[in-house]
Amino acid sequence: HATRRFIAIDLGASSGRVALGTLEGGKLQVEILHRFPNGGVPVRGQLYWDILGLWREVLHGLKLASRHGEIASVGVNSWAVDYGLLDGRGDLLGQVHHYRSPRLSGVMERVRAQLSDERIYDATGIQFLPFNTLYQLAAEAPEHLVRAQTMLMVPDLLHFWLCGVAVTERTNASSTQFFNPQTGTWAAELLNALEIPTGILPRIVEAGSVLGELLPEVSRETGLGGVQVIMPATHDTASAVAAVPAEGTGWAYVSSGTWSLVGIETPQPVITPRTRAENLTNEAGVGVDGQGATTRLLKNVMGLWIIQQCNEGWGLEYGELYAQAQAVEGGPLIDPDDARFSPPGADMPVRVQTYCRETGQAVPQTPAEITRCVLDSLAHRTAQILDVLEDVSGQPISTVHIVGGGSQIGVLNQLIADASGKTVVAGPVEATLMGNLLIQAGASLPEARQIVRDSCDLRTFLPRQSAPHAVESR
Ligand code: ADP
Ligand code: LRH
Repeated sequence: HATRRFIAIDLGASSGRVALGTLEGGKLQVEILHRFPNGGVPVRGQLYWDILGLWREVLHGLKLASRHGEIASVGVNSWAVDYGLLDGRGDLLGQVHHYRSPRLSGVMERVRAQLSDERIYDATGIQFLPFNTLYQLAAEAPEHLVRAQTMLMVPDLLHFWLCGVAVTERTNASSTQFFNPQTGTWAAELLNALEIPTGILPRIVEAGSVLGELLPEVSRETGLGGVQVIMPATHDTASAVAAVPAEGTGWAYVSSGTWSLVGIETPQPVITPRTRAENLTNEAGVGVDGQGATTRLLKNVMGLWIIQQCNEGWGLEYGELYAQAQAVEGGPLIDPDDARFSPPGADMPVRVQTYCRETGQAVPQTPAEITRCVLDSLAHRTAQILDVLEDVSGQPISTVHIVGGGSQIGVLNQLIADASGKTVVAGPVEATLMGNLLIQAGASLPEARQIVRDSCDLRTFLPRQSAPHAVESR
């Protein structure tokens, strides 16, 4: 086997990284060359992404990569739903809004009332979340929509800056809630009904598509020459799911980071009154051996966001915080998906405490106790969703693969095993990078998963019978 090298850029809501992947002898080695923080920037009561700051970090990472010899290609993935609007000259119109920006308050409710849940869900199969791109476009300033020529999702915007090609990729297109997974095309009728111009929608391409070479100005800036830009699954969760080290059937995944995405892979979308009532999402997954797309049937859980926001104030090292949380007694539970936990804010610990007080439970006091409460609650919620997924699909789940930054949290892995009664396999931490790299390398889904299994150390957590939630949540 020849050695091949690729660069993956993974922009998460809490941090970004530029990594070099080396594929040799059926193993993928990942070296993170550059890591940088990410988060919302509050301005005049709204929340934005610092997209130019992220671009500067990307350029810096590429510069570091240029010292590593011959590189075949580069690809970008990021969190879903957010986008930039371009004018006729290709310039960014305004800022890139953060999906947690207060501008979206009440918009989803208005659009749902206008179009009806059945119409939206039947066309898209996507979970109703207040920040889906559908509602963001409905909240756009009309003068921007009039001037806009193209809407590009965040990874597509960076690809456009890297190689000048303005297209979108199917997995992230599906996160907008105006993509039809049955037809593989934009659900333009939903936008028409809201008088949003559909001429701004770019062409949809498949993960693995070659976009073209880096632009000369990017090569000059970074020292990287002769490098192709290849679409990974640009939705981070889709790249992560492509790198879940699973085999056979009977498995689920949790992509655990800022969000916790709890789901299964299905050969087709599952769009039924039941999945609508359960508010399950049918995001597009990558294809199997050119045999068409898989579906990520999953549900968003608030995830480690709550702890991230608490820790902005505490300033503790994560490994230390989670070790302390493991040592304290659990007890109170919150509903992590309660809307009060969604906005950023230094009062996040107080919100957790208030929830516990309102529901007549013991009130956690210390960072360790608050963290423990959130972890117990995430485990509990994960187990509930796994039950729903088993029920909806009729397929029993025996193993839960946890990937992403949260897979490092041993106590959470164990709590999920206990609450669900299922075997948990944790790792890899950098599943998103691995999926991104392997899609660029042209690996099929089974090949990618085999390579991940052969390249990573995984940890197994068996359910403990005596665990407090084991009986209750099954
Ligand atoms: P995202 O892609 O959404 O930005 P990540 O997948 O990078 O998120 O995961 C970030 C999370 O990983 C953090 O919120 C934290 O809870 C967890 N984490 C980070 N470092 C550690 C560590 N050393 N030990 C345990 N957990 C960690
Ligand atoms: C995870 C993620 C998730 C989306 C959310 C906006 O990073 O992409 O899949 O729902 O961000």
